[in-house]
Amino acid sequence: MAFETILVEQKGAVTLITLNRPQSLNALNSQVLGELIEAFAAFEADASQRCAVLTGSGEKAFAAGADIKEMADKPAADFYNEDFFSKWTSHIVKTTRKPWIAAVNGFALGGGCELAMMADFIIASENAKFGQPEIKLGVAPGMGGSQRLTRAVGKAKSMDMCLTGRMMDATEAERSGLVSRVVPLADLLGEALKAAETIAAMPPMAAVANKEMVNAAFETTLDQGLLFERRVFQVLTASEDKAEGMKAFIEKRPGVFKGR
Ligand code: CO8
Repeated sequence: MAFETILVEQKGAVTLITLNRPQSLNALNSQVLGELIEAFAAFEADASQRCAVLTGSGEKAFAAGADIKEMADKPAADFYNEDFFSKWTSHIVKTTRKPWIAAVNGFALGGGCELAMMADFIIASENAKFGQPEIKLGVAPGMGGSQRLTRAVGKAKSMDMCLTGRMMDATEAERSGLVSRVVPLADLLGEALKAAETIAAMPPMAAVANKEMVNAAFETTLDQGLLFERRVFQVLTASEDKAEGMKAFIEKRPGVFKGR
């Protein structure tokens, strides 16, 4: 697949996707959207690939938002009629069952913050900065920011960020539950790839199940979520990988998993 705005590499069982428009701080335009959807679909379809990492090229930005230059002169009717960014908002999240990590290396603003929050978790570099500054442009988050940020950090911080447009640094983002780890910029990719390799070595069905269970916590009542968790656990006990995982533990050796 030939892409112009992203780079895709396979590193063993891990797919590394890099947003590659450093001259505009990896701003997200329609071409990036199309290419990301294709790259994630290819990752999902390739049985040899078990986890992905999404990052930005350069040291300054993961993505500084949706491309303002693309949106500036676009008539409102086009945003509405095209249902602008609807595919982006839900497609990657809903169709990517395998786990993926956002490695945020600098600014993650507007659509960039929203894209990072679509990942299963975020690892950030010490210079990372998160924000939903759309209000300053006369608009508001449009790719999930008002919903996912609020679920991640709570109403107080989400309102503060959306209404003032201020940025949150990596330390505050970790303290607030937006990111899982903060590491020096030089270690970011290594740390994210290491985490992805760890996940890639897990029993694949269990990886998908764990992801679905955690995500269910945002969609269901506690009772429904607990029932879903219990049923999925019970289904997993029928897998060959469960038999192998438990046998390997008892025999004090690493498990060899087949995804069955
Ligand atoms: N879009 C287009 N170009 C951008 C963007 C962007 N979001 N961000 C930066 N760039 C470009 C700049 O224009 C500049 O290009 P040029 O050299 O040609 O002038 C280049 O990247 C470098 O940027 P700066 O010179 O501004 O770099 P600084 O270090 O001075 O500042 C900042 C860095 C603070 C990140 C600054 O660039 C900035 O504020 N960027 C915009 C951030 C922003 O407002 N993001 C939100 C965009 S709106 C959005 O994401 C909405 C998503 C939902 C839409 C859904 C619709 C339904």
